[in-house]
Order: sequence, then C-alpha cells, then structure tokens
Amino acid sequence: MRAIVTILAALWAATATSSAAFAPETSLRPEPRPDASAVVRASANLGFDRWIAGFRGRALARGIRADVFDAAFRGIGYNADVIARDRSQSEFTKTIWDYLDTAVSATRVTNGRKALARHRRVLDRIEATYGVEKEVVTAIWGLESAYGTFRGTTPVIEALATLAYDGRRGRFFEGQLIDALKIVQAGDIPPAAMTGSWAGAMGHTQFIPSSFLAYAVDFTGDGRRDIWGEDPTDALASTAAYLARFGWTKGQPWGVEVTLPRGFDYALTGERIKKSPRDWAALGVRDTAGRAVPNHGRASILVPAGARGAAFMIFDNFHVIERYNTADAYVIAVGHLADRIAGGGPIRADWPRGDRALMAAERTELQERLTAAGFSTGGIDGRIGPKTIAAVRAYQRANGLVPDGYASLDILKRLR
Ligand SMILES: [Ca+2]
Repeated sequence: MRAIVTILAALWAATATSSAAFAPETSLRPEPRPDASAVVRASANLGFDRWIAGFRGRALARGIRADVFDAAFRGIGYNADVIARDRSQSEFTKTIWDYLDTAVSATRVTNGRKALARHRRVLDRIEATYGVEKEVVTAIWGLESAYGTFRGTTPVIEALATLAYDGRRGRFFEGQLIDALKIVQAGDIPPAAMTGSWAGAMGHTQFIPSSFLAYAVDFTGDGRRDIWGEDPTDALASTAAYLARFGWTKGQPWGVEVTLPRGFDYALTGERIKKSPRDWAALGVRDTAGRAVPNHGRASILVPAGARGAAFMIFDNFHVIERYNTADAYVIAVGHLADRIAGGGPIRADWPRGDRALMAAERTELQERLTAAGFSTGGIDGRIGPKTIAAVRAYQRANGLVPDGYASLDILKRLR
C-alpha cells in the first residue's frame, strides 16, 4: 500500500509539474514538437558534470550496472530548455469550458473514433483482459499524446538528470532517473530511444518511469514493454492495467450529466457527499433526458463551474481516472471524450462563459482573504483544491449565497 501511495504521489507530482492551480492544460502532454531552431542545445556545465559523477555512485549503489550507467549518460548535457519549461509556470489557468473545448474538440472526437477503428482488435483484447472499456483507453491516449501523434522528443535521461541536478524538486526527479535507468537495464528500450516530455512522461500514454516500472505490461509478447514505438499496443494495455489496478469497474460510467431541480441544496454537491442514484432521484436529480439515473453505485454531484454550469453525477470510476491526473477538468475530459468516441452527444448545459479564470495572484488572494475571514483554506498555495472549495462553500452559506463552492471572481470581489 505504501508503495502505491508513493507511486501515486510521484505520478501526481509529475503531472502537476507546471501547474499552479488546476491547470489541466498541462495534461494535454506533451507539448507540440519544438521548432528545431528553437531547441536550446545541451550546454556544457561544469557543475552538472560534477553532479553526474556523484550521482553515478548513488545509482550504482541502487543496483544500476556501471556499463548501463555509462552508456545511458554518453553525450548527456545540461538541458537549459527543460529548466526553462519547468520555470514557466502558467499565470493563467484555463476555465473548465475552455479546457474542454480543446480537450474534447470535434477533431479529437473524430480522430478518436478513427484510432479506435484502426486498433479495434487489439483494444478488444485489452478490454477483455483488463476489464477497461476500449473507449476509455482510447480517450486517455487522445489526451496524453493526441493518439500517439505527440509522444515527446526530449531525451528522458538528460531531462531527468537536469531536473534532478537543478534541485527544485531534485529528490523526486533523482528517483525517476534511477527508475529510468532500471528500465534501460531491463532491456525495454535503448537509452537513446527513451524520449518523452520535458518532465519525463513517456510514450503514447505518458507514463513516468516509476509508473512504468509498477504498471507497464508487454502485451505484444515480444519480451519488451515498448510504450515508445509506433505500435501503441503495449502503451494502451499498460494504461488499462493501470486503471484496472486502481479498481476500474467495467460497465460503470465515470459520470452522467444531470439536471438539478429548482431549489436544490447546493450544500449537497462535492465529492465528499455520496448517495445512491435512487436517493438523488428522490431529491429531483435527473439525467438530461429527464429520467432517474440507473443504479451504478453510490455517487456524488459535481458542479465544477458552480450553479450556472453543468452538473455531473460521478461514480467510483471518476476517482480511478483521477489516478492519472487529479484535476476534475482532466477527469471530465477523459470521461466525456470516451462517451463521445462511443457515439454520445455533447454536454448539454451551458457554462458561465462570461467568467474568466482567476490568475495565480488572485487565487492566492482568495485563499488569504477567506482564511482571514475565518474560512480556512488549509494553507495558501494558489491551488483551488477540495479545502478551498469547502471554504468558498462555507463563506457562501454564511453570506446567504448559493453554496456551490465555485471560486469565482465575484467571490473574490465580495471578499475585498
Ligand atoms: Ca512488447
């Protein structure tokens, strides 16, 4: 269990590397291939070379063979481009509707249906083996690499070594670097072919090294777990294995768009409150066709943009997708893209499109002002997480507002 928690923390850290708040745009990893002229060439760096010499001893002590280490580090240099990307924290966070417009665009839906058709046989076998629907696996593939189009071209050993040396989150990246060397040592991939995002997420479905070691599978049966090459089979099976490991329930939706009745008590929204679909139906919650939602197990009501946006009844599978990336917007995008690939329609409700996202300084200010007003956000980190949402909700309730937990600019202005 401890191992799993560590891996999860590592995965979250990697997916959240450049996110200030929920910044799910970073989940559309990896970035487009950089223009060759813009690539900052690895530069000689004396301190970096000294660090490698010290790290070599630590890696060998962890069981990496000297010949494997030396081959992997041949030609490796300090990669300034990686650090530049690590430093470029996005000032703006996308609203969920802007994010979904990109993540579940008509093009991504069309390409997803084509990709599924092209790989249907292997996706059927993966679904039969791991019990994860092929549309869900395909949707994650679509968000992580645009169905294999953008798998990342950064040399992973060099990127992780640079990040480990840089030290902002050095311990985490040194651990990932050791795991990357273990993957090379196991013979899954030659070091020069081990490419990925600037933060070390690799292949079709963007596994970081620790997740690869724990969950990647050889589905083709050739003795190598190849998530990097043209053939996506091992990567797609590895994603299904990952979701299965975290408790995916086949046949259960991730969530269902619902309508809430006039006068609905928004204090009942949020992931902490779970009821059976039958109990929700008794409170007037219906699907968009006006029917009670079938019983897929206990569920919560999520209103990611407050009372003026779409509402979803979410089931346990929602939390399984969270293991890939904890941002609600990411999970909704994966689930909704899967539904669309399967032939479903768009989200029916409107979003409060006149609102803009809070900037980083505003998110921090919101937390400071809520805390000062007696509604603790459990710390000031600029991230709108469950504690900040709960604080917003408590503030709204105390001030006679709809307690939907939506951290909007209106709330910040009221607090000022
Ligand atoms: Ca294989």
